[in-house]
Amino acid sequence: MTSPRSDHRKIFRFAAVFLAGLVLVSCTGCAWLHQVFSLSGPQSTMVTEGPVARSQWDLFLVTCWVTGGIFLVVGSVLAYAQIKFRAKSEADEKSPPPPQGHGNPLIEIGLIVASVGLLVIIAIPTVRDIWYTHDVPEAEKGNALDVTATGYQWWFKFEYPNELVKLPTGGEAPLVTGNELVVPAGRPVRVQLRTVDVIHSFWIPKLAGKVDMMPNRPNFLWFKAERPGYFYGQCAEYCGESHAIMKFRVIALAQADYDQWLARQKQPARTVPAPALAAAGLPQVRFASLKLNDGRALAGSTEFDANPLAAWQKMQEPAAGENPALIAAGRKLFSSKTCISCHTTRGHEGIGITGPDLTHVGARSTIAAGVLENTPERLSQWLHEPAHFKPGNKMYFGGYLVQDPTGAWKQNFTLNDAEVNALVAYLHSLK
Ligand code: HEC
Ligand SMILES: [Cu+2]
Repeated sequence: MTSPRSDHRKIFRFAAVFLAGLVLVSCTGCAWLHQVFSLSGPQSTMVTEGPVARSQWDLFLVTCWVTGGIFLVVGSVLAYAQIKFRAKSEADEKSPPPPQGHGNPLIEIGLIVASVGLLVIIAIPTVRDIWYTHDVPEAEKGNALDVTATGYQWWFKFEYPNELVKLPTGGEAPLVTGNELVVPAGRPVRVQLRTVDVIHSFWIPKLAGKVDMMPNRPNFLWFKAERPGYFYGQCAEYCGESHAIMKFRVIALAQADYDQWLARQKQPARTVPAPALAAAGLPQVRFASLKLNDGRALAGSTEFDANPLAAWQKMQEPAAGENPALIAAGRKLFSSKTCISCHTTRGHEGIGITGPDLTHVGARSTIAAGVLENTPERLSQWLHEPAHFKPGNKMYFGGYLVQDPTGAWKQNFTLNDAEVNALVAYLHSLK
């Protein structure tokens, strides 16, 4: 037989088990939680590495404590009422319910005052942090680096408006990089956020975020990496098929290393002097094909991420055993296969702007917007089958395939194994 009272008893038992579970979980400690839910992973907001992310984390904690306190008070009153007024015997169960009271002005006013007080406790740091995260603090403004980040489906362009490079045509333009934002550690970075298509959102969990990249409206955020490091970024606003793998990296360097990186980036694309090429000289190796849903494909699944900063640094130098003939063949293919219409290789033939700037792509640690490590194997797999890794991506749909007037997709060009190998050698020579 179920009566309202035995229902109450069930609720009471459930609440007791739930609370006991909660206590158990909190007692077993943070280390366990961190491990099970990988709270300290590369995209964790709980291990902060800069003042902006820290202010956001602190605010989260204030809110947690206040709401946790409310939960405890309300939960205790509920538990108390459940125990105190429960039916203790058969007779209790059959007796009429106790007199029902409502409308105690003292309690009602008390609750309103308490709620307002708690909201004020949350509001003060919230408002303070809104101002704090909006722009670089006055005292540090002179030391700030300006960057413009632009979202594309599904990658990021980074521009340095105050770092001008000479164009082959004679003019000057801001330095442009793709998918890897290199900044000096210890200095504030003010990021202007833009998009060329839909709404994206800029988020570097350990440093700052999230702020939307809105069409036709610049937004801003700033961050500071307190020490040199390698940080993961992620688009945080659903923006289409490959949204979940629209990533980027932030590499923070000591000022001297940053200056060195900057000087190299300002150089035009690196040219390796080419000997005459015998057609049979192109190697025919092909790496096994691989799909994104194979765990091995993703950057972050190998030794690379044991020390990504060191891996990034290694990419800055030309690899031993470069093959100049192969590189020259790759450069030719880069033109003949229409890569140049979407990608810039400043100083070489590439002048396109619909894909990431590849002038120094060989010095990046990842490709395909932070999704794949920039190894010969992965780059080769990317060029063979870009659509395997990023569904819908605009290099495959629009480059490898084009739409005829009826809207049907047809093959525009194909790449055989030898051609991919040459392109990989060329792209990796672009340090
Ligand atoms: C229709 C335009 C288009 C053509 C043609 C094109 N690409 Fe791309 N490419 C893109 C776009 C867009 C991306 C970004 C894809 C993404 O991450 O979503 C890209 C990404 C890349 C990347 C990764 C860059 C990075 O930093 O993540 C490389 C390398 C690359 N393309 C090389 C090539 C080569 C080589 C060719 C010629 C065989 C080529 N592309 C042809 C548009 C194009
Ligand atoms: Cu996006």
